Amino acid sequence: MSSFVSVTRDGGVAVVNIDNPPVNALSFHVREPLMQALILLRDEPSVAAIVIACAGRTFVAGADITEFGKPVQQPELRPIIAVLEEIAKPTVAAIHGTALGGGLELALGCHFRVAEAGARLGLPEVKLGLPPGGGGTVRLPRLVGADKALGMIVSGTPINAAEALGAGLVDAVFDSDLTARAISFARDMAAKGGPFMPVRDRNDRLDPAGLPEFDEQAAKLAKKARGLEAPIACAQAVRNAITLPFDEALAAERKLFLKLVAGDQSRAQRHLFFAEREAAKISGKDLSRRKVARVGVIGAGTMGGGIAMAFANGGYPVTLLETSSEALERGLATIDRNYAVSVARGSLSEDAKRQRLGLFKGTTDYGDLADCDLIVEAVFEEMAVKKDVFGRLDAVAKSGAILATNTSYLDVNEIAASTSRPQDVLGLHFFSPANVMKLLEIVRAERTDADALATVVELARRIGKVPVIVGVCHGFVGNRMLAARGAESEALLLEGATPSRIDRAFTDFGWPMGPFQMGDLAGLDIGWRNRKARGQTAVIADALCEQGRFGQKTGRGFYLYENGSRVSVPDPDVEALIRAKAAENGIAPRTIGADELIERTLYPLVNEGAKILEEKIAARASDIDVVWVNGYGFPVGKGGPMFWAGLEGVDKIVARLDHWHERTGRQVFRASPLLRRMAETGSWE
Ligand code: T1G
Repeated sequence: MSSFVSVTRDGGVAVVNIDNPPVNALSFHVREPLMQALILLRDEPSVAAIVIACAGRTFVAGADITEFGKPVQQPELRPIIAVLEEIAKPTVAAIHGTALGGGLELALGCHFRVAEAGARLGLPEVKLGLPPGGGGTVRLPRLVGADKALGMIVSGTPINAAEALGAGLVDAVFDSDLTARAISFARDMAAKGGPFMPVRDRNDRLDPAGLPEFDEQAAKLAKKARGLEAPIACAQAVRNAITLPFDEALAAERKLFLKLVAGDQSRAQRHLFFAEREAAKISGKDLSRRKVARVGVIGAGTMGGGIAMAFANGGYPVTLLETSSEALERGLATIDRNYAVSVARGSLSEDAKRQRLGLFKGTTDYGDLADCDLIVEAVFEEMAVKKDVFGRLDAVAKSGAILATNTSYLDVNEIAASTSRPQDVLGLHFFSPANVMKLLEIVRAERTDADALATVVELARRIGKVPVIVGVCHGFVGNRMLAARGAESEALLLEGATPSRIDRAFTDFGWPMGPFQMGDLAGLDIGWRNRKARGQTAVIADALCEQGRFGQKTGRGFYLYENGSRVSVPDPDVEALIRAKAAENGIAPRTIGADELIERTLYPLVNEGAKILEEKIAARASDIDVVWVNGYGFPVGKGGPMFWAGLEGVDKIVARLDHWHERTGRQVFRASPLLRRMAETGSWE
């Protein structure tokens, strides 16, 4: 055998052990010995049954994604599954951890699947811009039915062992001793005697009469695809399982897979898969982690409450501090209400709600933060207020506690310098709603200790956040680039583009919403307050705010929101206001095409990203992509602004920036030296 695949015997049961850390991916160096082992065991008379198990923390978590885009090395997964299905003896997959993608497909090649209670099973290929490529779209429906399979494959969301048992995906669930229990399960099956039907031959769960409902479900899912090809391909592949003979459906799946794996969207989504993991890496040898048993949060408002929930959702006890008992009660009541909404929606059980609320301790006394290992402040966005809070924390927090500010813009170095322990100070920039949004910008100040950073990066992943380490500047990475993306918005309005025209160019690009819809959602008053604090103006947005049009929260902003609806309706009054302001500025309206709208918003976005790299505010271009996909809805099929720049053509971006810079003279179009270098070298380094 090999060090990656070994075979042990337990009486007549042969156990094939896969050991390919960290996640038992089906790399070539696993597939080859695995194929050899199965052929040997298939033909060996003394073997009455076969169990496939994995060492380490998980069953096979899929094909080796690093192999995609490279020449395929035989055997691929499909021939291995074909050998499995030739085996007349009972074959059993023993699943712990996660059986995902090719891992679940391998398990579907077995007659039986048994799982440990905490296991999760799924086909998440759609998140990589792919349909399953190892027969998952044709075998899964044969076990769980087409409708269930469609939901699992188009969402890519795994199910737990209990749900898998109920759906018919696994045949038994064990609380412990998985391999031993799998062996005795296999022995029992052998004793019962065959024939054992391979999944490919099971057709009882496929019901062509159910096609109309299936098509209806598939059409609804297609609406959410927002230009992504993989969800559509997944639905088509599952539909083929119902309408085509097995081998034809398998061939059709392969064709869809090969088309998408070579496409830009899958390349973009695979880029993001690795980018997210790279962003969580900190250079430095053997960094220690500080112990975090209890988290303190200062401020129980929208952000503070959301942050407190994010930690409680991750199982951390939280001490929530407010300045008064009334404010504290209000904050705790909001948190209770938020959990109640999740329970009503069915996404949280009553027990889980009780358990999470039990993690909260409210106080108005800073002394009660003394036992916290991490304290996050989410108080008013003003330097004086932040410094006062950090001064108090400096006096009460225990030695080694990490002191974090949730500021969106302010200078974290200045905040750190106001304490006696700058090495323990960093920024944790959550995005609202903090208990929902994945992105967490971790702001590394000049004197932040590496182990403090490593601690919060690990903590962030544990509470389900996507951490990106950023440096100190106004707006860090995300908000600084957001300002660049919006710098031309008013000019475009004054020159003749309406809010809905610009927003539509964005949604056609793949954004969930455009900048004006987003402004109305977040509240125009936030930007208004920031502009006033910095002595800046925005002709249109200021005029709307002066009329009290703050967006959805006031029923009117750039758009109208009738009777509390969240649907943005264009408002003739706003368009009249824009025309009037344009006339005051002597600007004659003209029709502006989508290309120009994209050039004057997204090219400055990329350019600002290049400046951020030059200033080392972000360590990698891929970190910037992670920020924008997880914090601002940049379309995953385009991989983030910096990856997309490569698809768009950096030389074209530079040429158009030069054009607009020459025409307008505005700084936002001055191409950064790194962007010019990237246009020549193809590298952001
Ligand atoms: N291939 C290669 N490397 C992988 C990998 C994979 N499938 N999965 C994880 N890694 C690396 C990852 O980059 C990281 O590396 C390390 O393992 C730990 O991962 C034919 C075509 C299993 C839930 O999409 O969801 O099968 O940074 O940090 O948080 O139809 O990894 O340490 O160098 O994520 O504990 C389908 C992807 C593939 C599952 C564990 N499978 N993986 O999470 O660890 S396509 C997937 C995950 C396919 C077939 C198709 C997660 C995890 P490094 P990690 P984790």
